[in-house]
Amino acid sequence: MEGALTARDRVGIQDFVLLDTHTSENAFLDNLKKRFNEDLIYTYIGTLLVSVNPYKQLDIYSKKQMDIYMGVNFFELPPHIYALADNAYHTMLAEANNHFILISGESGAGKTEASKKILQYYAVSCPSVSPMDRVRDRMLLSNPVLEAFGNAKTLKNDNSSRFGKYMDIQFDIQGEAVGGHILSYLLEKSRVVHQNQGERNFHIFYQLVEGGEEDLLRQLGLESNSQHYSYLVKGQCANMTSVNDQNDWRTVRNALSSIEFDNGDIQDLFGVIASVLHLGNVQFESDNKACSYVLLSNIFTIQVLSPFTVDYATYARDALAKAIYGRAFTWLVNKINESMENKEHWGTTVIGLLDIYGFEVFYVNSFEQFCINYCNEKLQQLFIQLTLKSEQEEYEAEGIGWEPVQFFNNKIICDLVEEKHRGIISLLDEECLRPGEATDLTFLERLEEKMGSHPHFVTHKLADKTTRKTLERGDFRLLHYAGEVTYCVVGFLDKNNDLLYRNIKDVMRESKNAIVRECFASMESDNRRRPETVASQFKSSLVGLTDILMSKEPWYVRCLKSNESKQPGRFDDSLVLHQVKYLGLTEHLRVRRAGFAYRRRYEVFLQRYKPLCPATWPHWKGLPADGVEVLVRHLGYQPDEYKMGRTKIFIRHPRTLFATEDAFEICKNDLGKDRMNAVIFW
Ligand code: AD9
Ligand code: MG
Repeated sequence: MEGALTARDRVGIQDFVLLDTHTSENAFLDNLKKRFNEDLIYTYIGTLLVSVNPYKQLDIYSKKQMDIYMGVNFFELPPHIYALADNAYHTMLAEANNHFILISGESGAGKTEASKKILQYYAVSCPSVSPMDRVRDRMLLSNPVLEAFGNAKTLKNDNSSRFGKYMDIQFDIQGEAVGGHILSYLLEKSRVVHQNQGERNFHIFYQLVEGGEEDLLRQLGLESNSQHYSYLVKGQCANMTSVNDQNDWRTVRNALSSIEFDNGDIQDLFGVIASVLHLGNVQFESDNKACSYVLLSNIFTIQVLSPFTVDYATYARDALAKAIYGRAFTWLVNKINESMENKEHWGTTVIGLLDIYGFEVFYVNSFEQFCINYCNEKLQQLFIQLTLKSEQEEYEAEGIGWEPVQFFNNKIICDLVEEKHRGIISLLDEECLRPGEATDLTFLERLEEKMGSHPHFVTHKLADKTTRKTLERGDFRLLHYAGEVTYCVVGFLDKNNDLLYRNIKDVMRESKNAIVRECFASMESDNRRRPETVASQFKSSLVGLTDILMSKEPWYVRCLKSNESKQPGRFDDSLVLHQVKYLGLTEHLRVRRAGFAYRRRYEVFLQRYKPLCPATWPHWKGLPADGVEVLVRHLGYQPDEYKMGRTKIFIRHPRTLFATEDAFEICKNDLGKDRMNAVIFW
């Protein structure tokens, strides 16, 4: 017994729900730290998985590990991302419904790594009927390609996602992964033309320049040195040790060939990358306050006579580079989707994987951070809605005795940003409708006028003496759920408008490059209508995403960053504690401990498990609730293990349900599949 206690003391407890009586933040932190020090980076809160970034490779992601977790009940093995993936998968198959896995946490916490592990698990472990499993390969290969084009080094993360990604993995009724579909969200295009000190452009540029074959580079008119390209050196860290651009180039190159890209597509895609680099090196000289430029390259030909000043011409050049890259990225996602399309199977169910850019705070924060952090507020709101709010409301509605758990609801911040006519985005859009009159500073004034007394909004003018010292005149500060962020308004109007000169668009439609032609031809068919602003488009796309997620069964992975310096094995108490607090993990734990992990409508529960009791099999004649009561008593459920609500049964621990599921599997085999299928219909 003593030995067991020592081990428990040393490695902590693998499910917070079992953590004696303490649900305090410090006890929570202590348990995480113990486990982290033993390289145990995963811990459960019921079925929610907490993951702490180890910043080192652990030997826990092998095929052997995958096999161990396949089809095994959730709590029988140490916590693992594979266990969560497997549980979602088997629940999906058993209930024939759709699920999603929400992976959240701040920048660098490990979301993208987690999502890759889940996808690998499905691609490798799920049964495969077809010998040539092209779709699954393509799903896996889409990762390095999209990372090359959509990820970059930032000060927070050497491989930071600069776009949001939601991927549906489709399974047929046998459980084989048969298709995939990706939705991408707002790419940080401004990175193409500018990077802050210590950051890089998107990986693909460096991969091509540093790793591209001689012939290819010659054809594209490129030199094999990223230092020669003005768009690649703004952050002064083109070369970095944690990534190997040459190796990554080969991976991406091979992946592109294996996904349905023909040689023409690949040539054109690299042509786009090269053209952006060439554009960046175009310089302008003043000629009587106007300038003209002719850009010729063997990729495509542009000739633009520009009656603008040097500043304007530079601005137009950058706008074009961003537009080309952004649209090519969308083209790429569409192309990948075509290659993963499920063409043969019907009646599929899906598991959606959500991996977005995490909350981030830099020394200077701009429109991009505003959008990214708003997106994180929305996901936190969704988490609150699903786990803290609706769960507690449900107990009340079902008449289950319940002591409410208090939590901070960040809806107030979401409203501050997105409310119609009154939120920051609406005010920004209004300013964008006054070209020539409005500036970034008039936008700030409007905010001050309208938001003056909001508890989560501060500016220099509105702040008290102590706060004012840390605020510049052109800043506004939002008190986000995850901490304060000071945004500099410079560039907000421009980035939100994201305008491109009409004549440039016309020229692009004539490009020799098929991708460029396609990207510019398909859009803006109606030139008279004002395009939706970037922030409004983003807001609508997040509403769409929320709707998609709300229609599915949720699973959660909450990623925590262990330290700010990306050091292996270092656990910074205050940094982790801060995340535990703002992610609402202890509140979630309190609800979980007092609450019920599993609930099902009486009809549904009875329909599935009625073969397990002679009194309910094959038909129960009375009320479903009574049938369920008879059934669970027969199964030996203890009184404190379940509660009967108005319409549903509530079961406290998942392991109770797992035992019932096990009994059901045995019974299914005994009764014979055909007979069971005739009776069981979810
Ligand atoms: V961002 O919001 O996209 O900026 P993420 O996606 O949360 O961020 P990411 O998954 O990219 O972070 O992880 C950052 C780095 O941490 C990775 O590049 C790895 O070096 C490291 N990491 C994360 N998770 C693991 C892990 N399970 N094992 C080992 C890890 N290293
Ligand atoms: Mg990421």
